[in-house]
Amino acid sequence: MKTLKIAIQKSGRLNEKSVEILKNCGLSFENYKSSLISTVTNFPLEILFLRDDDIPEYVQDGIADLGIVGENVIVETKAEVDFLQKLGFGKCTLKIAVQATSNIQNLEELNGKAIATSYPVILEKFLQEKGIQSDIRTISGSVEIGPGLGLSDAIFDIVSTGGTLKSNGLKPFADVMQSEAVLIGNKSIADNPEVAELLQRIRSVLSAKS
Ligand code: PRT
Ligand code: ZN
Repeated sequence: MKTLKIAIQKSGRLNEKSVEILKNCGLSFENYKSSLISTVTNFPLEILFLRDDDIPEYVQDGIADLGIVGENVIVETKAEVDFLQKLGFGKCTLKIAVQATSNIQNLEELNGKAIATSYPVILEKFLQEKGIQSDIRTISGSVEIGPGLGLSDAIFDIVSTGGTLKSNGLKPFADVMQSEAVLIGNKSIADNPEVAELLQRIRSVLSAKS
């Protein structure tokens, strides 16, 4: 029997809930903080702890068979994987935001404007669909400070409570994508009986919760 590998986030917003859902499926494993890999003792499964950005490609390339990651990261990395199950946590909306004092009213006004983001692929796709040409400035973090410093006219980022936007003098302008954590699988594992068993356990954990 092949030992499956599932990739989950090593640390960050999805780590705790990812570990929790696997434990609730009856899987026994040590949640090592220092190790990158943990072996499940009562199911043919190994858990790989990775940066979330790497998970879709690992699953696409078959280094991991399964993964738990935000939908936004899958779209951003353009990975070709199967969506197996939404998991109901890590919910957020990717939004374009502008300065609270801005009088930008409609999307067309973003033509020619600079938008700072760490998610250029998702933003580009959205702007293309709307026929808008903005100057997308890709930066790896702290995009919220851009408009205040005059680095960009708008930002495109993940929002959950909206507190970060507010405390940086920004307001939401347009919703682009909803996201939550999902279970993904490599394209070639669809018929694997252990995957089916794990998926069934995950679904019963989810339905017991709702
Ligand atoms: O280290 P690693 O690369 O693995 O983690 P990371 O730092 O890239 O990601 P992490 O842990 O911050 O987020 C993992 C995933 O959680 C994201 O890809 C989303 O799918 C999901 N998620 C849900 C969020 C948020 N909510 C969220 N609020 N990811 C980030 N944020 C950030 C956002 O970027 C902004 O800075 O929180 C801030 C806004 O939050 P509010 O509540 O102030 O609106
Ligand atoms: Zn990341």
